[in-house]
Amino acid sequence: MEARRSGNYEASIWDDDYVQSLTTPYMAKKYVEQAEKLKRQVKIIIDKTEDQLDQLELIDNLQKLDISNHFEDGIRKILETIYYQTVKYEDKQMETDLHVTALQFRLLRQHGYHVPQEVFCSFMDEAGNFKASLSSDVKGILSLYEASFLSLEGENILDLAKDFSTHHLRDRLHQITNDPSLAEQIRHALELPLHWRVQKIEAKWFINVYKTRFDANLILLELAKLDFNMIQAKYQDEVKHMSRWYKKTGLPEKLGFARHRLAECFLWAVGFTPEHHFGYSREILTKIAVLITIMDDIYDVYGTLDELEVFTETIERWDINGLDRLPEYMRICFLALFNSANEMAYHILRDQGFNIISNLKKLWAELSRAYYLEARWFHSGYFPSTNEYLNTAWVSISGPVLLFHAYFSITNPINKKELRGLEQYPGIIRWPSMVLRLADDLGTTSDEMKKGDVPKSIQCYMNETGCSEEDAREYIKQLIDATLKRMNKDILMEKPFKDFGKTAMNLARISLCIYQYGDGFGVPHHETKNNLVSLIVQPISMP
Ligand code: 0FV
Ligand code: MN
Ligand code: MN
Ligand code: MN
Ligand code: MN
Repeated sequence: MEARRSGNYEASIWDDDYVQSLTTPYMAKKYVEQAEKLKRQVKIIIDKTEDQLDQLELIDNLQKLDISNHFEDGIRKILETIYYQTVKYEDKQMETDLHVTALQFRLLRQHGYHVPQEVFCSFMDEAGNFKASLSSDVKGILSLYEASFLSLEGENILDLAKDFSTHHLRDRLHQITNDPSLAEQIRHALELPLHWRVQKIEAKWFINVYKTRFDANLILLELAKLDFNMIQAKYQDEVKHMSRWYKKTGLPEKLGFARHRLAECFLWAVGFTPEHHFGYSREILTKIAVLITIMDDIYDVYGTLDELEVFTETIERWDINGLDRLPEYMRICFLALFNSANEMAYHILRDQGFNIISNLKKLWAELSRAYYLEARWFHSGYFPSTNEYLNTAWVSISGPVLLFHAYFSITNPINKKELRGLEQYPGIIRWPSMVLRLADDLGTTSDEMKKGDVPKSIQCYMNETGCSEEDAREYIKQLIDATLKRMNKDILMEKPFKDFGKTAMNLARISLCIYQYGDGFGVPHHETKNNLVSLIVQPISMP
């Protein structure tokens, strides 16, 4: 018999006793009233702000503080007015101040308005380069940098803007000696642009920056802190519920070979569907993410090829009668999956009279087939081409499964026509999954190759081109950038779905965040731990 491998994964640092011990005072009713009062005050501030730059900066601050969701109507009205007054009718005034132009460009595109890249032409010289004289305008360059990530494929002015601003910000960072706050802002921006950051995690960082500003609005600041602390109370409640569920499944105890990452999966879910009213979605996404993690370890590490064949068949048939053909450890995993998936289908059938069993069956079958194909590649020592690998790998990272579960859990009523469209795997499914795969490969490959795993994108590309690992990593980063541009086009500009568009983009955001410094999912002591502490453990102190 083939010897079993083990992942030798570290134990979870979020055991159930610890999770259940979390507390926060921000559950109390009085805070709801306090927040409502502050929201009324902010509404007045929004209505009273008339100068265009002030309006843009206000919206930018509301978004960075992650309280813009409370003021969607007011924000939409302002941006619509600005779009029709200045962009559509090409009012020249906007093209003299780089900060104004860039901020306006970014905010409008973030909200789905197609502002042409040519608004930046007046900042370029005859040779088609950004004017060197701009380099003293750090604020403008920072705004240009952030705006450049709203680009679509082929927009060469925005590509130039990205190069130009990145270059100048890097230079500036080395020169700054007397302004630590500016240096930190530049460092933060260069690390990851605003457009691709997780809004909730960004809020915690930005609240600290904002409160030191001499012109900070204290009402905005107070609402941001209170809102953060109140939603944290909700997240805390949810993660406790999830942790109890996971413990009760018995899976952490019975399947010692696998990663058990309940809290980390919850962080994925929060990044994915952070909204207050999407608690059900976070529950579903957390549950399926922990099950996917276990399945992935079964296919990658623990299962023998013969067992994996039967496992795959059982999942493909979605057949509870096949349970006895499976070894014990697979039985409990399959039944947990079967029950969780069917439970969600039951909820949707109950609430909407809509049966999604065949969709779920198809999604899990496809994921299992992708896992199984990779396992066969590994066991036979096969090296796919980069393309062949990616054709399977964007599925085997579980992107489609995660995205469809997000769609089903935030959409009511589910629209048959829309669902049929999604089943064709348009960009909204394909691109976020691809970003997840590529980011995961950058973050996890080093350990995977040590433990033994199918060649990932980096190895495939090295094998295909003969390049160094460093060059291959650079190539993968470029692929991520290109995919993010496709997301801007297919999701942001074409707006095929309302809530789901934002959610799908969030999958890319949380992926970039988790794998920013390596394997932030599998390795427990990591930046992920800080993010979890920040999001679910520690409230922001309030006077
Ligand atoms: C990736 O692990 C990972 F995080 C998985 C499979 C958990 C479920 C997915 C999410 C919560 C996004 P790993 O790097 O081992 O995956 P691959 O596909 O590279 O084996
Ligand atoms: Mn429940
Ligand atoms: Mn794996
Ligand atoms: Mn895998
Ligand atoms: Mn991986």
